[in-house]
Amino acid sequence: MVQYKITYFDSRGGAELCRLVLKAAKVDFVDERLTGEEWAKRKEGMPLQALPVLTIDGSQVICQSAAIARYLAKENGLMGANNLEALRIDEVMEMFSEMVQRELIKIYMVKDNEEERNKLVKTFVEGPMKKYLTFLEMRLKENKDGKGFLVGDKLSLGDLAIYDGLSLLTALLVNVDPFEGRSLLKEHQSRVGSVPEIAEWVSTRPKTKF
Ligand SMILES: N[C@@H](CCC(=O)N[C@@H](CS)C(=O)NCC(=O)O)C(=O)O
Repeated sequence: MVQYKITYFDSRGGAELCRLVLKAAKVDFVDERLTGEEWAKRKEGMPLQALPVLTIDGSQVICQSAAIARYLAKENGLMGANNLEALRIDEVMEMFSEMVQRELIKIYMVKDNEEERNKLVKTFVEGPMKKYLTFLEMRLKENKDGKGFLVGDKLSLGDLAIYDGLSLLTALLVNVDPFEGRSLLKEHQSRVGSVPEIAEWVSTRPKTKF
């Protein structure tokens, strides 16, 4: 059987979606978490001097979290039943990538400056966040009226991306509830969080802020 190791820092961050895919698929992996000191020693040896990386069978070391998540999803039947479902999963993945790169990174960078942080959060919540969450609800509603998963009738990488992305939003925004008035998203979050493998992982994984 193929051996996987996911190497990252001691946080959910850019590695958690990959971990969630493997957990949902009931595939064992080594969850390697580096300290700052360990990272300083190993950084130069990494393909793009960044984490996460996936090590396959102790030899192939692959970087870029979204590529890793998609590969693990394809290998484990979590990338939709056809190309159209895969497209819808990709669309949501790219939306989160855009939201992080355009918006959340700015808020994260000033996390220790309360005044600046509050200003950026207000702008984000009143504009872009509304747009992104409305889009997600629209997409969920398009499949089984929002009563199931993003595509088809089973969990996929798209659902895990929504779950992970909205968990990040909740952690980062502190006093803002992104689920307020958004019952479809709230129910979806709890549906994904209730998948036994996900519930088990979330209750036992190392507790970190992000
Ligand atoms: N596009 C890459 C981004 C990789 C990246 O920037 N990783 C950050 C952590 S999220 C990192 O390794 N930072 C430590 C450093 O650059 O020394 C991915 O999604 O994997």
